[in-house]
Amino acid sequence: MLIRRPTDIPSSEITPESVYRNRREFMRGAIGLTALGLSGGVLAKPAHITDAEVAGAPWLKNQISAATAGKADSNETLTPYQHVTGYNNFYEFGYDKTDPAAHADSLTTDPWKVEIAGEVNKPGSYNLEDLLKGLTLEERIYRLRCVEAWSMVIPWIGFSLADLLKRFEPTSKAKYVAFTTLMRPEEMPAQKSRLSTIKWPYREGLRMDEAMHPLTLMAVGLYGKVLPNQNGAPLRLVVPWKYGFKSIKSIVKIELTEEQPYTSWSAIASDEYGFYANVNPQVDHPRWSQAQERRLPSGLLRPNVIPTQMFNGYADQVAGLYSGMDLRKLY
Ligand SMILES: Nc1nc2c(c(=O)[nH]1)N[C@H]1C(S)=C(S)[C@@H](COP(=O)(O)O)O[C@H]1N2
Ligand SMILES: [Mo]
Repeated sequence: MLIRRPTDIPSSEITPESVYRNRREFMRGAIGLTALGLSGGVLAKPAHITDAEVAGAPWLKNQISAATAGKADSNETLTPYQHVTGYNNFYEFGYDKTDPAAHADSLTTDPWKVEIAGEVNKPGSYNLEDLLKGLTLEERIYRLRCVEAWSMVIPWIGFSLADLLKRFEPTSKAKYVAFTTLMRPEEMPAQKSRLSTIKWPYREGLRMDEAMHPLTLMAVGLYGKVLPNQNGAPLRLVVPWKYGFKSIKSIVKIELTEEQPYTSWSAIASDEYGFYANVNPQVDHPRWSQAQERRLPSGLLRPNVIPTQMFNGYADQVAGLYSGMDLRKLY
């Protein structure tokens, strides 16, 4: 993401985004219901499956292959797997779009613990396996719109964040949810760099009503497979009506708070990246238009530029969350 230059870093150390850029139908089938402890019935399997081999814990692979197809939502062409997993923003592994795919293999994601903290009756540190126990995973096809004005259509596998949060019993003081990415410099090379613009670990947050919205997804897979590391394995947030930087990867902590939490990009350049970061074609980034986006794959001959939709096309479902708010001020 192109960011305003902090005064202590010479401009020669900062590469602008333009430079980075250069270089449903359901398949219905019976599954191993007894193995799942279920009886009878036929579940719908994810419609979009890749034959790619992805590392992951066996229990997670099993749970993902038992995912059900979600509600039919988008009939847009899916972004091919190679682009979804080869063109990424995951600054812990470098700032080039190809860095995450090249370097994220070093990340170990099993075992994985997530701390649930703050304004909940049942705080604690939980193994991912226990967090996912009993949850039925579903496939959801969402548009992902990066603030840099490119977008993809991705078939995620996951579950509603609301279903997770409810189990820990948020208190009446819980007004926001704060998320934190893993801090592990041995495996995330850019966390060692003193020149990083991000104060590690990467952090993001949502207002409670946004977090509880049924569209807000915790993803553990895509294209019918375990999440590749470069896409935020083993657990990442997906908020489809917000710019991609809200969708924080490789989450190790979820804290419910009374106050609006620290969020990495708004802390770096608050005049460019807001806390809300709702996709909005009418509010331009200070240095580029947000009216359009490049739908990947996009190239010189077929740039595939399309208009950006209000709330990334989810306005009918989420506009009500922001009624009465001035979205030019609270961008
Ligand atoms: N921890 C962490 N999460 C992150 C980022 C990051 O650099 N670090 N980049 C964000 C940005 S800018 C985008 S657009 C999406 C990209 O997700 P994808 O690579 O799965 O398409 O991840 C978001 N989550
Ligand atoms: Mo992004």
